Amino acid sequence: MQVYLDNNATTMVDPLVVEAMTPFFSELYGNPNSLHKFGTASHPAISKAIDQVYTALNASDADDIVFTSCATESNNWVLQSIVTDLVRHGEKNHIVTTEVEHPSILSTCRFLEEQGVKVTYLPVNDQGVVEVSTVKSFITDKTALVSIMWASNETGMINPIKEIGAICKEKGVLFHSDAVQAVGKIPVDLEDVHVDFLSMSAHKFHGPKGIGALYIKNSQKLTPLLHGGEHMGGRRSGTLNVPSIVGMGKAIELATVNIKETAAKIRAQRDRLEDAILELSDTFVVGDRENRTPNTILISIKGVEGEGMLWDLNNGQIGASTGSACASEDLEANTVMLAIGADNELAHTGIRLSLSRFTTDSEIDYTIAHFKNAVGRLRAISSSFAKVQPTPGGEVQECELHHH
Ligand code: C6P
Repeated sequence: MQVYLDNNATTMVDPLVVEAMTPFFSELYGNPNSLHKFGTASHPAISKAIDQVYTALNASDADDIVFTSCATESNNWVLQSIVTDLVRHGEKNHIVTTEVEHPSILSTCRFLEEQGVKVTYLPVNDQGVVEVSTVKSFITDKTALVSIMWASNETGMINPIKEIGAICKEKGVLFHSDAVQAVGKIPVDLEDVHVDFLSMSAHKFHGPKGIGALYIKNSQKLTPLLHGGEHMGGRRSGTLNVPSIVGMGKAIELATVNIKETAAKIRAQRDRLEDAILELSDTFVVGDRENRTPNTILISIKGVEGEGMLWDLNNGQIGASTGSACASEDLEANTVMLAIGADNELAHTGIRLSLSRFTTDSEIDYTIAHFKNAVGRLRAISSSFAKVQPTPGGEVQECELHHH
């Protein structure tokens, strides 16, 4: 059996999405900006996709949706506008964000700092959640933008976006939320929650990779990141990726149509897996279940390095991760675990398991069995090594192996 439990990194494209996209590769391939019928033939499908996206978000206007190449682009666009939209922001050059955002926010903030933008990185509590009072206390009259993720890709923990949105509105500060890990997993209702900008990526909800969107409330002016032709009303240039736009529309519709029922099924499987792992000694999960996306577990197994665990799971045909996929090639400690107060050793033990609506009960059974054995195996190996002792001269002596 093969089990894919890394759905926060990316998801399988739903076969119904592939079916919807297929005609737009070799049949309806015209450039939608061309005036001939090959070009205009795709217009209804593009309009439908925009409707599918804004309906899924309960947004009020189809014009508020702009397709991008991914959430990284959407995030860069909003943040970089602080420098480019000088007219709008005037003297305001301060961004409030959190320590646990995705690198597409954190690296962009660091880049903006080099250009004179001031950035405040808010701490999170021991649940990995930002406190509303903390956000409030760091907004100043120089704050142009607050950017806080809806749900964490690493822990699945959900921030109090409604309350933060209300504060930003009250203080007249623009509010952006990276909702990559929320859209398609939990209800995102833009009638209910005030956000000015919302980023999303289709491949996180069983759509294709390389297509995302930015919701822009009331189509407010945002200087383009990509300048060029009159695509998307001149807001985002580049020939429209029609198959992927169609795929994103279909995917968001499928992911949100029965979201509560689907989430309940995934949650039940996730909780069963979590309960089983927590039966092992010295294991703990980050964040309470109720305030977490229903598919995610970030679990720490004392004494078991995350990378070792991944390797063992991979040998058992189980795909998981130690955290964000884009940070998984280095062997550094999980930064979100450090941010919530874990020590360095513990922060090396995190394993992220993320389910999807395609996860089956038998896959969960298989994973529970393999996981328990893996922890036993890895703990036995680590306890059979004596600690490496530095000599008085500072050299490291050989490890001693104890056979049991
Ligand atoms: N997180 C993960 O393993 P792109 O790559 O542009 O489609 O999405 C970027 C992105 C932005 N925000 C959040 C909250 C995300 O989770 C991601 C993607 C993956 O956690 C890959 S690093």
